[in-house]
Amino acid sequence: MKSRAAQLRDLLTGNGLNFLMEAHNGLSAKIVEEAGFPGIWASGLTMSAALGVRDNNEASWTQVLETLEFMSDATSIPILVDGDTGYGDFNSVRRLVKKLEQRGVAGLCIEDKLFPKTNSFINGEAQPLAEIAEFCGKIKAAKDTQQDPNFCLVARVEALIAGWGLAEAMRRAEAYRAAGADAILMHSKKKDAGEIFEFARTWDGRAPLIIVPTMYYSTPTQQFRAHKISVVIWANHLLRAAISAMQQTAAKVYKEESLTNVEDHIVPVKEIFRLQKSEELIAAEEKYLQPSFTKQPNAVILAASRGSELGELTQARPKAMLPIGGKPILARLVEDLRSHGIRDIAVVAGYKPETITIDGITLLHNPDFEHSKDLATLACALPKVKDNTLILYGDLLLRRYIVRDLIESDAPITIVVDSNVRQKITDKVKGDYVVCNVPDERSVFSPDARLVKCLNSAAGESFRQAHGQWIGALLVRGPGLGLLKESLTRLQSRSDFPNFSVTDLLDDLVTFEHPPRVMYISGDWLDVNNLPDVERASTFTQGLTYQRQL
Ligand code: SPV
Ligand code: MG
Repeated sequence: MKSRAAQLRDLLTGNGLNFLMEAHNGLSAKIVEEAGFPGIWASGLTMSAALGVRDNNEASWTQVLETLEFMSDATSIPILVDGDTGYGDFNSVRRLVKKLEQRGVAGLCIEDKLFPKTNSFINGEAQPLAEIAEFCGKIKAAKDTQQDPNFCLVARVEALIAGWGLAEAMRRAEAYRAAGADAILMHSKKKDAGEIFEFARTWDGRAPLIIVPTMYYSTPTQQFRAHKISVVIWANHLLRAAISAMQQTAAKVYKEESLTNVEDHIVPVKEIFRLQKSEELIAAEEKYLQPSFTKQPNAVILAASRGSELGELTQARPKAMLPIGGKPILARLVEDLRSHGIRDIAVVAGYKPETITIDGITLLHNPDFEHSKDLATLACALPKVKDNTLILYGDLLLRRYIVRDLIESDAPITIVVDSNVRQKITDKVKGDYVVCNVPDERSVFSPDARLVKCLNSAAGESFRQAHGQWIGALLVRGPGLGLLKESLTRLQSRSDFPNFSVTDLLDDLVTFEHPPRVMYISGDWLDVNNLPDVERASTFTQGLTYQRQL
């Protein structure tokens, strides 16, 4: 791949006519490249205008340099920068060339006016021109400074703009060529290309000739070719196009106080992301970010049930929205999840869904919540169950380490089991009691505990054999998604599906080669099922010692 400076040199010296299109920042530079142009004109007029200042060196040269750096980074085609007069004397030019090369700018155009300059189309005749010798000194200084032999120095002649005539223009162009300029830019503000063509004929290809037909734009391009012009610069048209679009859009939105009539006429937001190469960053995050930052699971919270044991307290809201210490249980849970970087949180509502007013969550609905149990509620969130998904009951209060540790698990399915209740379990109080392959040994090196079964009192199973209680939290990872879907499909095909709880799903999952992994905890959580639970929950959320009752 040729360097950008070499590409610019080819554009100047190659046969035929080439085109540079104006850009004024990273975004417009990228648009120029995508349109297919082989090079960019970093226009002084449009860079300054885009910064909101005049084309009178009001932007400092380092501010211009900064703009160029963004343009250079956003593109791979050569940039010819409009360096005005070089921002000072020969020494300023030397430093400018050094800095431009460092930023990958392929060439510099300087004009034979005096600093601070003004735009050629503003009272051009009144503008003093530089002494030829002094300007030649700048050209030589630039050529002696450049490190890359292909870096191009373009000398711009303002004699026609200033009304000094063709002979003066010729004299200057020849002096600048002799001083080492790689190309001559002959500028004109006439409405026709007559004086430019006259110059081109006399010049006769002594050095590449660049023109800027902003004023004589109606000249057929074929005539530029016929006069052996090397490069045409379309000098300000992207900014002008942007200004029309911005003015129209701003006026319309202001007048209509609405976006409705504008939206279909502007690019979608995702076009901005495409131009910014957002995809590339997402891929890079996968590659470079610490797993714990990128691989945060999404969460599905089951919050459909009213919790009728709570009586009046849940008349107006589902129990997940019951305030504990002034804040709903669900809001606390969402806050906890967010503290672990979990952002994608879906809540499946059922009873009084309109009361679930928590910002930033996705609200789903189990319309049949009155006639089904929580597995049906989970099924309503199936599209949200992915290969790294945390599934939680909506009435859970947990110490934060529980989620922290759970989402570190790499097993296909992991469930959290509280072993602390083990001694207290009786057959009288219902709960999601489970039998595991090993009890909680509470050692640092916990064995690979697996779920054996969920106990079902209706089937006559005694809770006394339980190793603990499933708290209503599980993590699905990688192949766990396939297993979960397979189990769920199996259960969904049964007519008694509405009666199933998530524990029925867990029970089905034990039939696979690798039953769910058990992460034992010892207390530090609560679910809220009755009035005494509400009291305890308040104590719990204040960080006080509480007594979990069965
Ligand atoms: C620019 O684009 O800033 C130029 C060309 O210098 S002109 O505005 O025509 O002078
Ligand atoms: Mg300019």
